[in-house]
Parts: sequence; structure tokens; C-alpha cells
Amino acid sequence: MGIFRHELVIVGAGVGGLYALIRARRQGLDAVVLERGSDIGGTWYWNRYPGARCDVESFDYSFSFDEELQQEWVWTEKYAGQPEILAYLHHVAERYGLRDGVRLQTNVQSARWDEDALEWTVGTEDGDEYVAPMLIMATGVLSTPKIPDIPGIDDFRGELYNSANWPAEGVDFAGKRVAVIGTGSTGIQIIPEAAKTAGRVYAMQRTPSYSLPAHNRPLTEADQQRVKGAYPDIRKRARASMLGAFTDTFDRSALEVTAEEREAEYRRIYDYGSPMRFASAFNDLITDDEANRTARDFVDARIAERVGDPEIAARVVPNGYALATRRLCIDTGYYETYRRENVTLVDLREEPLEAITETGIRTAKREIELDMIVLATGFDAVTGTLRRLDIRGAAPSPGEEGLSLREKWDLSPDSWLGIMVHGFPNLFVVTGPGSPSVSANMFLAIEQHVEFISDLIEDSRRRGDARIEPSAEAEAAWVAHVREVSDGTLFKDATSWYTGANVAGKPRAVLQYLGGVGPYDDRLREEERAGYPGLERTPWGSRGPRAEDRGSEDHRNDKHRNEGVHA
Ligand code: N01
Repeated sequence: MGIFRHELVIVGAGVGGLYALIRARRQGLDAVVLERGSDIGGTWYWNRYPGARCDVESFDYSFSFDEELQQEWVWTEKYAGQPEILAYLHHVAERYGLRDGVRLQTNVQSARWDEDALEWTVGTEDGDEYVAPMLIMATGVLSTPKIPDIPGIDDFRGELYNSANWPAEGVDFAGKRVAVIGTGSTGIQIIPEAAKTAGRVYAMQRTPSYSLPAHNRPLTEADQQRVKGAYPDIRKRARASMLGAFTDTFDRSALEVTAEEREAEYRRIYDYGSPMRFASAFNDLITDDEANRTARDFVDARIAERVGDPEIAARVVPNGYALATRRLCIDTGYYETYRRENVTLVDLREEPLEAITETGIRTAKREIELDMIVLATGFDAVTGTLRRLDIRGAAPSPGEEGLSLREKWDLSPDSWLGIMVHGFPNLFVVTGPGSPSVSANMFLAIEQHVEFISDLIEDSRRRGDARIEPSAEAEAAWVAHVREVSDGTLFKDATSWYTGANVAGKPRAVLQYLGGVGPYDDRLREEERAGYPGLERTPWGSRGPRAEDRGSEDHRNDKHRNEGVHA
């Protein structure tokens, strides 16, 4: 057990944590990254199940901060698979010499703000403490798997896997009877892969998803030249766009064009293969149910064609919710898989899953004997990971226990700009609730946040702030704006992880800011230009340890670097 002092602690060595470390080092900060995994990569380290692939195109789903990096890296497919994305993150770690700043297998469990010392103490499972005045939580939005509360789950004697904690050595489906529970983005990717070699695959579907064919393909030399020749401009326009990934403007209502024009537009994007583009084919698909219905009708017909069998199609065509208010998926051969002799759809709406037994699964209608069960049951998303840690902010009054982030977010997932939380000074969240996060290209959303956070840290160092915290008013105003925007969309009625509806007891609220990446970027810039009016600041000297006791900028690194006070 030890106590380690730094100027900045970053939790999570995924895309956000690695970039935060790069930025911190460029600012001359002594920073450390704490990572529970045994390697870097975050979401792309854990989600290594067969078929794992991104649904944002690889040219977009990558760092833009360094022109040399984006010129030298060669993406081989339109949609990169998990191994390629992980290899890219390893390349980034090597290229910027990040590994010595990352403590692997360091499982953070708590973070406590000390109002006297004006610093955070981050506690790990091993009993170590990392102390720093600034704390960045880059813990990911899909990083806490939701393990379903199915009776008998511990009794199963066969192989049981969770997609978000897949064995590094891989899993052999060959000849086995495999049930995949869940048909969201993950299940839709695993089912066709398992069906290639399994004896039988049972696709256990409770809620069907909308999915489009990815039309994934190798990238050609011409693709590389086209994108790399224009990368700076592509990135600039992506930042000003709604979804942060492509820049076409869709300024027509689905209801103002003829049925033929509409069909032609849907067909054009469908044949290209991009869920983001499809969901923005017209400007009212997520705000007007009638407009949305035109997109649903188009996709429903395509799903039925792909499945073939009308009885199965009737079960896998979604109904009862608007397209894109649950994640609009992409797939490679998912619906066609139901044409295979060795694939059985189990519709859990007709025969609810009652229990997992020692030998398989019992539904309301039958016993299914199994060798393997795969849980593709999703995540306690966006706020889940931080709610599970014991994070204590400022005490309401002296002598009292610090405010609990879990308790605060159990009421409502409030934040200021999705980045800071009132009551939690000097704590920064990468892609927190109330920011574009998963409704955008995550790489860009993460860059946007890390840059705002590091600029803010730099600004407060320059001003001599010891403590910065969003005011209650600024937080409330942002929360009201996020809600006003989502109330104008069909997302407010979504029953998916987008609104926390997939986790019992979680407050229902749209967890993303739906105003668009570009307008959100403008809002961040405005805040910076105005000198961060949403923040309350406390300079060194007025409270807490005196500035000179904490080291001047010149020798700060030496003073705070790993003092390693070993207990
Ligand atoms: O999780 P999900 P996911 N009994 O929540 C079912 C990203 N992602 O891991 O909806 C039976 O979407 C549940 O049914 P229901 C992407 O952002 C991206 O698939 O609760 N079923 C649902 O069908 C995505 O949105 C990529 O009725 C149960 C499924 O499990 C996000 O991750 C790839 C159940 C969970 O679907 C999450 O996707 C993979 C139970 N007790 C993931 N509990 C790409 O980039 C849950 N389910 C392509």
C-alpha cells in the first residue's frame, strides 16, 4: 500500500485517458493514468468478442489532433474491427511514449475530495492512494456491463461469457449449442459469427433492433488518398457538424418530398451503409414521428427481404418505438443468419425467459439444452461506472461527509456541460451525461472534452485557482437546456440505455445532449472566451494550503512526482 502524489490523476486508459495524458504532458503536468485492465484500450480492450466492430467509419473514428498521426496510420477497412482499433491505440501509446504514465491492473474504487487540502484522494482495490489537486474520470460510457438478474444464472454448468469481458484467449463455438441473450448492437454482431461454426445458435431476442447492412469493405489506395489529402478540412467540418463524423447537410423534411424521392434517398444511404447518415437522411427523423415512420417503413421492408421467412421476419422487425431512439445498428449478415438451418430465433416476448438451469435455459414454453450462454445484455451506460465508485465531493457543511455522486445522480444525472458537476470541485468527466457522447462520433466527442478540460486546467493554473466548481445556477441552466432539446425529440420516450431505462432504479433522462456536436462546440468556445462564467473559483491562499507550500510551477513536477510514501 502506498500514497502517490501527482498534479493530475486520470482514471481510465481508453481513448479519453490516453489523450488526457498526452495533453497533460504537453502542459508540463505530472499526471498518472490508473487503469483496471491489464492493458490499455478501455472499451476496445474489454469488448473483444467475435465480430466486434465499430459503427462509425474508421477514417472518422480516430484522433485528429496530430496531422502526422492521421497521415501515417493506415485503416484497412471502412468499419474497423476491434483488433485494428486496439492496435491503433497501442500505436498511439507507443508513438507518444505513454506507457510509463499508465498504472495497469489498478482498480479505482473511490475518490474523496479534501476541502482543507484542496485535493482528491483516489483509492484503489489494493489499498493504494493517489493524491492530486485535479482528477479526470475518463472511465467510458459503456464500461459497466449490465449483468441480468436471471434466476439460476450461477447454476449453469456450461460455459458462460459476457460480451464485455470476453476471454482474451478466445472462445470456441465449434459444434456447440450456444444461446446469445440480447439482440442489441453486440448480439447482432456475435450471432452471425457464432453461427459459422456452432452446432446450433439460439438468438434470444426480447426487443428487436433496427439494423442496416454495414457494407463493410477493404479501403483502397484511392480511399486513402481521397481522405488523407483533405483530412484537415474533413476534421474541421466534422467538428461543426451535428454528429461529428461527416459533413453532408440534410436540410429537408421527410414529409416535404415525394414518396419516390424519399425512397430514393433512403435507398442511396442504405446501399452506402451508415447508421449515422441514415438517421439524418432528413432533418426531422428524430423529431417527428410521422417522418420517422417513413424511415421505419423502408427499413422494415428491407429486414423482411433479408430474413426471407415471413414468420421470422414478423418477429425480428421492430415495432413500438421510433427508429434511432434505440441504437440504430449495423451488421454483417445478421438477418441472413436466420436463413441458416442451425439458427433458431427465440422470441422472449412470446416465451419469457424464466430461468437459467444447470443445463440450459428454461422459457415459458420449453427447456433448451445448452453448452454455452453468451450474455450480450448491454451496459449501465454513461453514468453507471461513476455511480458504482464511491465518489465524495465537497461536504455540505464542515464536519459532514462529502456529497456522494451516486446519490446525486440517483436523483438526476445532472452536470455542467457534461464535464463538471456542482459539488465536486476539480473533478472532470470525459463525455459525461448531458454531452453529445454516444450520439456523436465518440473519438471526436472525447477530443472535444479532453481539450476543453486541459485548457480549463491550464487557465486555472495561470490564474492561481486552487478550486474550481460549476455554480448550481450554471449547472441547472445546462440541465434545463439539455432537457429542452431532448423534449423536442422522439428520444424522450425511448426505452433503452439512452434514457437509463434498461437498468432498474436508474432515473429516466436522456443521457446525451442532442443539440449536435457543432453547436455544442460553439457553446464550449463561448464559455472559454467569456472566461468560464459558469465556474466559481477559489484562489490559492484564500483557502487551503498556501500556494508556496505546494511548489511553484518551476519545481512542481519534482515535488509531486511519486513520493511513494509506502505504508
Ligand atoms: O447493449 P443493448 P449492447 N433478458 O443495451 C437484452 C455500443 N456498441 O451491448 O432491450 C433478455 O443495446 C436487451 O433486451 P431489452 C452501441 O452504442 C456498438 O448490444 O432490454 N434480454 C437488448 O436486446 C450500443 O448501443 C457497437 O428488451 C435481455 C440487449 O440485451 C451499446 O454499445 C457494437 C435482458 C442489450 O442491448 C450497447 O449495445 C456493440 C434479459 N434479462 C456495442 N437484459 C458497434 O459499434 C438485457 N437484454 C457496432
